[in-house]
Amino acid sequence: MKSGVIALVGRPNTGKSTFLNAVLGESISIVTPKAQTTRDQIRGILSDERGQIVFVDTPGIHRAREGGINAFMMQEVKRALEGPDLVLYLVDPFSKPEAERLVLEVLRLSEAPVLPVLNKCDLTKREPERFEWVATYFEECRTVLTGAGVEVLSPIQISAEKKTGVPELVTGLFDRLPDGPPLYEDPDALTDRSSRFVVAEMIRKQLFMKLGDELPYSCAVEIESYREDFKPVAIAALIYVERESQKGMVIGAGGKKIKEIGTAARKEIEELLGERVFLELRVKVLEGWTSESRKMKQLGYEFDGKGTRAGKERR
Ligand SMILES: Nc1nc2c(ncn2[C@@H]2O[C@H](COP(=O)(O)OP(=O)(O)O)[C@@H](O)[C@H]2O)c(=O)[nH]1
Ligand SMILES: [Mg+2]
Repeated sequence: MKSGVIALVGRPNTGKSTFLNAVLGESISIVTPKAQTTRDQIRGILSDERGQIVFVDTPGIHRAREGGINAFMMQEVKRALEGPDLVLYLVDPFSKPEAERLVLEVLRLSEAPVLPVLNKCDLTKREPERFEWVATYFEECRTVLTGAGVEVLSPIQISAEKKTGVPELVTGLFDRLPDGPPLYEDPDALTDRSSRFVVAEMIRKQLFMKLGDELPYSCAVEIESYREDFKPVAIAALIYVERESQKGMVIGAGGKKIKEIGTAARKEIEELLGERVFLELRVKVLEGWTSESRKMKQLGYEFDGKGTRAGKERR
């Protein structure tokens, strides 16, 4: 049996979480049209007769000021590059070499081989000349990374959304991985994260879908209580914002907005859990939490190389 860990890295919005969900056939990592939705690393586990691949989804690589939530996200990317068997470097055809070079800076540190993957190839059929930069850039990528001692594999193209090339890629990945026992023994486990975490993420997804451009970046979700012994399952969650003025925006006139968010989130949670759910949402202000590490830690976004949301879940 094959066994190994594969990190998914790339700029924000390149389809890393979409790819993970496509491979697993189940939505465990949230996907939205907005950049920087994923904040923590999240592992997706693919087990079949060939063996087990653990995919590590990560936040998008971007420039981050020290100490804040964006720096936490970059820490999560760097942690994912510690020790995988292979790195999938996802590139969006509408990106630019200047933006991608930021990823090269991070990938230079990789000890594992890097496989460049052009995603969203369903969008490149028309105006192919527009995407000629990719081949040139992948050459640059090979030169730079090889120069830094990183092995680079031949680039491939996929569409994570349409699943084009995805089964073939997975077969290729199994072929490359070493023989070994599975990292996770439960053959039905899809992720290393608890259902509490995934539920909190689904609520966060709806904040991205239903709120204005900037507001979701000021939001965090904490599960206050999760009662599986109740029917329907009773979940109470707190949505944290960072300013008093944001509270009203999340709640909306007459509570309309938060109701909309709650209904959409509940439907997805019910689909995930396969049973009915009662979801209660409340909004609370944690002044300036995205830029204060003590408050971030309170919400599970912890700096120290180890403390992650998973760490918080165990406490
Ligand atoms: N057309 C197309 N859109 C995609 C594809 N993969 C992802 N997307 C879209 O790109 C956006 C960002 O995807 P997401 O998985 O959240 O990107 P991430 O930030 O890298 O995790 C979403 O709107 C996805 O639906 C693809 O193969 N084709
Ligand atoms: Mg993502």
